[in-house]
Amino acid sequence: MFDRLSRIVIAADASGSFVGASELEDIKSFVNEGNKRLDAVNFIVSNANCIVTDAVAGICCETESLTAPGGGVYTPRKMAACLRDGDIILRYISYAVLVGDPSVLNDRCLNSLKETYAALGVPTGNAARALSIMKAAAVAFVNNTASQRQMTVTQGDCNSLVSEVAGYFDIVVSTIS
Ligand SMILES: CCC1=C(C)/C(=C/C2=NC(=C\c3[nH]c(/C=C4\NC(=O)[C@H](C)[C@H]4CC)c(C)c3CCC(=O)O)/C(CCC(=O)O)=C2C)NC1=O
Repeated sequence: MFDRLSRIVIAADASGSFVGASELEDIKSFVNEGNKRLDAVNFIVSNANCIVTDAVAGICCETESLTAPGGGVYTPRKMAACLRDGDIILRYISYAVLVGDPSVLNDRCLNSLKETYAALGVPTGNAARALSIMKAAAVAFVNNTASQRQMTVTQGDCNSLVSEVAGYFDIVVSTIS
């Protein structure tokens, strides 16, 4: 498991070089933007329930066969597993946002998930759709544009943070697809 800083050190060590000026610039911006990053993590985790349940409800409305006999979330056990998976994935995404690096998400959450879903017959197209709804919600929270749940926060440019967060959802979708 890496974070933005350890990844820079490991890359420098692998090439036997000092940490250079451009890496130090990268670290400087990581540190300077730290408060924004912590706010983003807070906005995501404090709305986690809403983000996950809304996405799972969304796929159930869009695809009625999911809740019909034989469907991906037919039976309370499967519905609970689906909600739990949304929760787990969002939790690992929040860790990745915190440390500025996706390795924790890749190593501890996504490793073999595609094979698990295939073995259990979890419909990955619907799972990918749920993740895209979660992504839209998370982006709205990080941008602080979720109309019903605005936070009082200093205004600033969060574009790079937003694309980083969106990128973590894209990693999950491409891993399971
Ligand atoms: C390390 C982190 C971690 C992950 C990522 C994880 C995922 C995970 N999801 C599972 C099942 C499942 N996942 C789903 C999810 C869904 N079904 C749908 O139709 C929807 C599209 C989708 C929700 C969005 C369902 C329904 C099951 C149960 C499938 C079954 O048992 O038939 C299972 C099989 C074991 C179990 O049921 O608990 C695992 C291991 N477990 C972990 O510990």
